[in-house]
Amino acid sequence: MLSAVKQLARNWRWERMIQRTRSRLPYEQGQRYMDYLEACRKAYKAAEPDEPRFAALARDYWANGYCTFMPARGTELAQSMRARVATLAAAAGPQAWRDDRFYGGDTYRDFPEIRELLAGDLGKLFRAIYRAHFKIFYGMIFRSIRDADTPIYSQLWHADGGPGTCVIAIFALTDIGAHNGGTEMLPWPQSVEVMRAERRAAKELDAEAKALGPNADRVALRDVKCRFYERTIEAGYTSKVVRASGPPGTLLCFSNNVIHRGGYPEPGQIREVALMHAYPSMTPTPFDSYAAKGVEKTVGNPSGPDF
Ligand SMILES: O=C(O)CCC(=O)C(=O)O
Repeated sequence: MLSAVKQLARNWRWERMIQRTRSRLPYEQGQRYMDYLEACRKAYKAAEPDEPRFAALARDYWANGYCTFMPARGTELAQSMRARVATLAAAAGPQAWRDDRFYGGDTYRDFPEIRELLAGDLGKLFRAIYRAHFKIFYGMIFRSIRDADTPIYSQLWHADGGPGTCVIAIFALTDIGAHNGGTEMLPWPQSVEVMRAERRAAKELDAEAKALGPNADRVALRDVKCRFYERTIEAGYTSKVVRASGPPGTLLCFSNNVIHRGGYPEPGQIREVALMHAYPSMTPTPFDSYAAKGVEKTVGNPSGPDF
């Protein structure tokens, strides 16, 4: 009886944490990011109202955990950016691409297309989502080709587990869709249901992980979770899965904590995208600092909301 009550209390706390922080970080850590968002919103009060189009996309984002749209000059920007990637890659030589990530130039400094997006429609969307200023934690360019027999890493269902205020933006340089591994997502309400099921299956998943032996590597352990997501989605959620698709220039913004996968194309197909991680900011976006220092990825998550 007592243990049943304790379990109910634990479930209640878990629900409160996930709904409030939109993250599975330890509660206090997750809540710090949400408190910071609130503080940014207060500091932003004087700013102009969002355009209705971006306000509607922001509502979609908070309801479903994602939204997609075509920004102004999207296709033109995507085509010119893709051509610039090719030029910079030719100049940088074989070191330009490693593990399908582009190292031949900085996503912000070397790409006027990204600067235009952030100064324009993508910036408006971030501000509408946060109802605050935004900042970029990192940006990177990557391509997806069929280089393994089965999906691996982020090609498998997963949730990143970062702060609930992190918005991932994917700007498609090629077209995106089922043929080239366009991102698939389980909307936030269903993602929470699957995470709830994962929590209930914790013992069974632990046993599966232990059965891999003491020397199992991180990838194998992660795959236990990915396989659980796969089974659960296959069993009851396939009709809820959404896939980002559209011509070059399509922009997808999604929460790092919706369950998602992407980047496993059909043989012979290729997807190239620019990806950025955005967070709320107390002050206007420090574009000058990005122009000076760039925005390349060095670590996965910030050390705190006020980076
Ligand atoms: O490549 C994609 O579409 C998904 C990227 C991803 O899984 C991630 O950024 O966590």
